[in-house]
Amino acid sequence: MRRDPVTAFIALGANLGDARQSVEDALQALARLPDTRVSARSRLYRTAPHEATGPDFINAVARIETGLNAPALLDALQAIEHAAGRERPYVNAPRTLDLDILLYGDARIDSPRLTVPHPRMQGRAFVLHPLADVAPERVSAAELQAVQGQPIKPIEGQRP
Ligand code: PH2
Ligand code: MG
Ligand code: MG
Repeated sequence: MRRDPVTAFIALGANLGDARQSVEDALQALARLPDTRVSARSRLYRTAPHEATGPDFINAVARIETGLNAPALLDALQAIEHAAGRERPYVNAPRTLDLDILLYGDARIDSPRLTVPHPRMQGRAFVLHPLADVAPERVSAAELQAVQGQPIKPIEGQRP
């Protein structure tokens, strides 16, 4: 039996190659996933590497409505990362594309492959600012205040 779609939030990040194009392409790829639609996308942000090395990142967050269950969604995100040339030489290495499930409905998931809500979403400006674009009710002023030292800037010249 088909279940009702679930609202999920996906963090997108890239800091290798044409990072802006990779994030745009990934947003299109999300929209092509089976039984899934992108219902909102944040602005694109340029962000300094946080507990990571390499060039600045491009970051964004997408809100999706999906009939995929969480493990199937994770498989689909990893396939998109793989198609974008993602390699994992070491933890937090520069990457062509990173797609993380931040929230999956109200689910709490603690499996070897997947932890939801994303365990490190708090304390990261590159997640909280774009998340606030698409789900202001999910990000408090105090949470934004706590990350105010972290360099992050919306890219100029985007459509509103
Ligand atoms: N992702 C990380 C670690 N650090 N820093 C920025 N600015 N943007 C990211 O997407 C990012 C990071 C782990 O996935
Ligand atoms: Mg990540
Ligand atoms: Mg990841």
